[in-house]
Amino acid sequence: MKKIITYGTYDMLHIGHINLLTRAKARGDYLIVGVTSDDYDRSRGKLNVIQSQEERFKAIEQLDIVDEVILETHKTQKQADIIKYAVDEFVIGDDWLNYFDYLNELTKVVYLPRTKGISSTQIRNASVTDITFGVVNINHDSKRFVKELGFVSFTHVACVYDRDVTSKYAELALPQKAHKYHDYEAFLSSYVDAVYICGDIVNRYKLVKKALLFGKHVLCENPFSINGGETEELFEIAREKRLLLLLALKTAFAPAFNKLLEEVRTGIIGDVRDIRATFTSLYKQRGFAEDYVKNGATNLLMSYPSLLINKLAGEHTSIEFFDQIIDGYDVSNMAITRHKNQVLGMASVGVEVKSDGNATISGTQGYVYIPAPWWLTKSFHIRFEDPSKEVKYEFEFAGDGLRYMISEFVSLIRQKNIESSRLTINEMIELSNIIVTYNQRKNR
Ligand code: C2G
Repeated sequence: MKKIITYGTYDMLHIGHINLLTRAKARGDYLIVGVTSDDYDRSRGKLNVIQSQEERFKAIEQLDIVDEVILETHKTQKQADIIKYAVDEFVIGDDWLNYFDYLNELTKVVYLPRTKGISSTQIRNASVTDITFGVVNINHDSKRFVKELGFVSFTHVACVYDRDVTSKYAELALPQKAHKYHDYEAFLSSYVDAVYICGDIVNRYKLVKKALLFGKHVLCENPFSINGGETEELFEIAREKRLLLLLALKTAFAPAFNKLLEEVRTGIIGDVRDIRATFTSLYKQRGFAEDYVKNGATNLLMSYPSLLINKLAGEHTSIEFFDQIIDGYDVSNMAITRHKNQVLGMASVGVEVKSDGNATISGTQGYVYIPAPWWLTKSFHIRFEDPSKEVKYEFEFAGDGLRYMISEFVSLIRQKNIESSRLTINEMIELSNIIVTYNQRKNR
């Protein structure tokens, strides 16, 4: 039996794809199609894909000419698949001419002519409308957000809200047509699908709540609130109004971070025993205002290490904080958590102490090491007692990495999905609980 393999995104499946698959099948007896995962597409800079990986996968699965569909999750998978499935020919459109010649070592590589006059890009341009954003507050975060939004197709900033009448607008790279508001309700009454909220932690809860009540999807910097019950209330409103409410924790959406979770969950390092992660940033040296730093290390940073710990160990059963308070705020903190099956979490954060920002996940058979800055996950190492067995994974993490998160946010809105599998509502509530618990204990 002659086995053929081909790969693609297959967004908005069209006749060009079908022609390619039909000709590929005709070259053999058994056709395997690799459909790219959302994470892999995002990591290779494809930020304009409209359909989810599930929709794209299903569309290919339904074709009679296709015998087997697999998910393609990373760059070096093709080599592994060719060996695993004993593939006789690798077939791809000639827009990739010569690009895959390196696979000739393993199998025969065939480039077939593309069908002229049709492409996913063309269909998208003709049928997809922009998701419009309003930006709440002008600061370091929103500047970065606007810049990164520029990399995600079919989106734009329609307006900005800032309480102060200010010249700061010039600092945002805004489209000329973007309206500027100093009145929050007027801003929310304008035509936007979604708002991005950053700035002043104390007022965030009110800003998010009002935006939801005005029917807007919300992407909000971390945390939503530092008071008990408020985060849960926001999710209640979002659920009731069928709106997407997402925490802007970029790490959760980084392709390498998700690959890392997938690997650990296969059991490659055995049972996870403990997870240690550190995130420090000398914000004052980076030019952030004193008021911002006074929010404290826990409120500003704890959710990042807590995310990694929570993803792999689940919710905590007990928590202890070891903080250093100077001038009334925590310049550093370490949260030690216990989880089911004796698993331990150690999360260190600091705003006036600098340390190595790595993370380690220790298991009974080996460990995963993520070099600093682990929260901008670019690569990770899986290591064993025998050093020669080390495996290293490397991924793209372009710009500030917000584009992966924005891309997920926009895809979910298009799919009318109000929960991300990369950062679930329960996970966001658990992260918020840790911050609320700390603030309650600190103020006792
Ligand atoms: N194709 C075609 N004619 C078109 C459009 C696409 O023959 N008018 C082919 C492409 O050449 C490719 C396949 O259809 O072989 C899937 O195309 P895409 O969905 O654009 O996926 P692509 O980004 O090319 O994925 O690992 C992924 C692969 O490297 C390629």
